[in-house]
Amino acid sequence: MKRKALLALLAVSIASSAMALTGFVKVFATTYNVAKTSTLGKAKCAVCHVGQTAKLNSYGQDLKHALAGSKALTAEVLKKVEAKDSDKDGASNIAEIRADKLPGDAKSVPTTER
Ligand SMILES: [Ca+2]
Repeated sequence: MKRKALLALLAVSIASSAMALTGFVKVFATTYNVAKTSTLGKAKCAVCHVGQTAKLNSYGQDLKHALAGSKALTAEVLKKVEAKDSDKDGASNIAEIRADKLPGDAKSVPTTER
């Protein structure tokens, strides 16, 4: 009986975290006016995650830190990490986002920054 309840709880938490991530992509896209056909638009979850995994890249980690335990990503939280250079490639996160580059991938750099 206890085990069933635990499994149900686990299923619910997995489902809600996947939904949260979809919401994150939407907030990011709305805040930065990301076009679906752009690099950032196509990257979706990979803007903050390593490929399609749950592992966060450097930008995702900085956002997680800025969220400070909150489950809701907002434009304000995104702004907190704009000045940072999460992937340490010499370009700030906002410079990368404006240039349609991935702020959590050091191999994705705005051409004017190098
Ligand atoms: Ca960078």
